[in-house]
Amino acid sequence: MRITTCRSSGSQELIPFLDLGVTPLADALVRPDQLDRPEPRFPLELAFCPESALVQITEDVPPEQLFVDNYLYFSSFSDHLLRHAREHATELVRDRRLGADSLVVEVASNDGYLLRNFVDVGIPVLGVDPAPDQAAEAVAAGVPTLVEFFGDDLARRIRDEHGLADVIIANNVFAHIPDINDFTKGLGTLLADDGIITIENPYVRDLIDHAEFDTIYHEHFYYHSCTSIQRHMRRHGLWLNDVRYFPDLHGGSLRWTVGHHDERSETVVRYLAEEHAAGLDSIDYYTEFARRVDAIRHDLLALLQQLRSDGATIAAYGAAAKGATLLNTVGIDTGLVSYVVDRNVHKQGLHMPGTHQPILDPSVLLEDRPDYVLLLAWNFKDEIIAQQRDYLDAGGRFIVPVPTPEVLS
Ligand code: JHZ
Repeated sequence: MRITTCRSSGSQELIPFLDLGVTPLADALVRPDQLDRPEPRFPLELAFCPESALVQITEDVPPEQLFVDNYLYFSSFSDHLLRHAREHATELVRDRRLGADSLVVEVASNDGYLLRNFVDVGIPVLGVDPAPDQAAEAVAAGVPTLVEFFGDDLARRIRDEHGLADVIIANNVFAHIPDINDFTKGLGTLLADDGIITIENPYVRDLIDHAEFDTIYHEHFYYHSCTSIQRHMRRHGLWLNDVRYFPDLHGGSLRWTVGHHDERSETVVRYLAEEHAAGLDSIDYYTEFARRVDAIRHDLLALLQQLRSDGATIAAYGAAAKGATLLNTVGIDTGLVSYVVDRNVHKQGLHMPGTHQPILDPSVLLEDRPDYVLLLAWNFKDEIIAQQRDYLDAGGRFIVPVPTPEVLS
């Protein structure tokens, strides 16, 4: 269903600025026995709301279809992400003086990759995640988890049963909720008066400036800035009090700290001023993005076609959701890239949505030695290159698709 009003402000002035056509769901990997069946496809279009300053997609796919039926994303397959989660937990324990009487709630707790760090030091936690397989792994690792979607109803139930939360963590989920107002209301309901909410999400400024168009898919309803977060929180009586930038996380992410009271740091004030000066709160910032995206799609396709016609073999690394967007919107079929490798064992044996490359174990790269590997999970470039030293030493080469298609030497 196409929306006509902003999901945050309710404004009817949504200005479309990028149309990526009609694509299958990026995490709906295909089983071998279903390759002949037509896959559901949905329009993928971005729009900007001047009132909320929020960039969002215009299509609403039901969340069950996105995060329960097809969801094979497990957070624990990146060492970088695990390290980042451990550091975050350690800092929270220290700075918030958390102990055996505290409560840490994580929304979208996935396989327990983050909350495990609190459990290890005896701090009570509660995870919330609607994806059943990920939640089962979390529970097996000692992280109590409610297998549900978060919203104000659930927040009340948690509050009544467990008390208010000292810390609520919402990492890589603030883009994923169609009813962002009910979700945010729930955060306010569950948060202790002196508690904090920390929210991490890719930064829309990096998306636009570094042309990370492949991070656009139906799971990502929103592409946030400090301005959009601040306006959204104010509508819910909450305050954006701090912000921190992680350039190496998912192509550039921000961590926002939110609370019940006005404790805005200098950094928040600076970010808001910089975003205004750069124009992120106006449609002009976004209008020429579509032209740059078209150029990348064209150049990448031309590069791959040239390499293939020169006789080179090409595989890809990372059955990531962003990989599905890239393959489908550029039009990279199995004739150009024959397979994808990924170390998530739950994805191996399946096929990429739409383009149908089989997903194999990364060890295949050393056996098969394709001439080139298209790095779909470019956000983990350093980690993957370090793991693939033997493939590179044997003469293999990586192609990075964004911000401009580049063969790494
Ligand atoms: P990855 C994810 O998007 C998930 P995706 C989610 N949609 C989100 O919001 C964004 O992040 C921010 C594999 N891999 O994380 C694991 C290896 O094989 O970039 C993954 O399948 N070897 C919630 O799906 C894929 O690559 C490795 O060494 O676009 C990476 O997917 C590493 C590090 C990863 O995300």
